[in-house]
Amino acid sequence: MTNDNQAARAAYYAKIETTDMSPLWTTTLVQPEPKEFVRSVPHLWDFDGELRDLLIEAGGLISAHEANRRVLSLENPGLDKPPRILESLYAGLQMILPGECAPAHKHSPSALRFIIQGEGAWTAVSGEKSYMAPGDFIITPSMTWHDHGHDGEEPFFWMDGLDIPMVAAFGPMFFEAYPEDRAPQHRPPGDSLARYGANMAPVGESWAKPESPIFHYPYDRSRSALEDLRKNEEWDPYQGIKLEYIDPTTGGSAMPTMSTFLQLLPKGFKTEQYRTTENTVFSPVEGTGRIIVGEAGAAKSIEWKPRDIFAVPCWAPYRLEADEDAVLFSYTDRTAQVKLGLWREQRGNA
Ligand code: 1HN
Repeated sequence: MTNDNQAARAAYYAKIETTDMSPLWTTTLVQPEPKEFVRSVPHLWDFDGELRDLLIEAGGLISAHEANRRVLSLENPGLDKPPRILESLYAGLQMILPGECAPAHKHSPSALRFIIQGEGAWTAVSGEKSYMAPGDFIITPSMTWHDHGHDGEEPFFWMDGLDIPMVAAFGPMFFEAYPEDRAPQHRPPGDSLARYGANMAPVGESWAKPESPIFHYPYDRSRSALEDLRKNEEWDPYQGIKLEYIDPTTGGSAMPTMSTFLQLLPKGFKTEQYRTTENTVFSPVEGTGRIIVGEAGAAKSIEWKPRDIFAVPCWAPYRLEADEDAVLFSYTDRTAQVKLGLWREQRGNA
């Protein structure tokens, strides 16, 4: 290359800097593997050791009503603001105190709740009220009115999982507050589970929404399904026994953008190495163990226990080990990736 050419190129780059364009050949927009592209890191948030106390402290400073939602957002140390737990997923920890009101609103991001601790709190979704218990999985679909209350005695905690980063990537972000604290209730408690939760469906009623007509999946049902399946001894070497929460009208994921699972790992179980393009957030309900996560040579071991929350980025190889019988809830962006033709997994090192 002549000096002339070099000078000409430099002049060209200086000129292009002043425009709304850039030369593709000086950038690497597309990378060979997620590991060179994904910024989030594997990370754990300790509920009993830190999160719980920080939420209780917030409870002395601001009411649920004033805060609208008293939530601590979980920020992945590898990502910049706005807060995200992984590239495509938001996670927060919410606390509501006895007698409080988290006022009614709706928004375009879809939300899930996974109940961490407490007794006596309820949520109302699309006009149906439901009391929540630890281990329950609850859906708040896009643009449905929802508010929360608490008739019990002690602080009540749950994890909020939202698809905010996916909505943000496309742009259609909408939020609306209901004019009153409480949205009207027009269906009796238990209505949606009675309609669609008994392996039956109401004759003459059709359901065409993109989310499951069931919005509350109680822990006792899911947990006993896992316990019954244990008898088959059909342990998947990569995930133990793992069930997905589904929309009974389609057999697909319960929510259109996020997939949700409950899995059982028996005492002493060690999974084989696995990776998936899914961004995954785990919350153990029972048992203790560890996750060994990261590329060979740079893998780290993270100990987990009930109520912790830990995040595994896209394509990070991992293994799970259970010291006791363990039950883990997880939510991921799998169904969105599948719909977009992006999802992959790798079992073992092949
Ligand atoms: C939200 O509306 C709730 O309704 C919880 O309880 C967490 C995090 C970000 C944005 C909206 C709720 C949220 C949220």
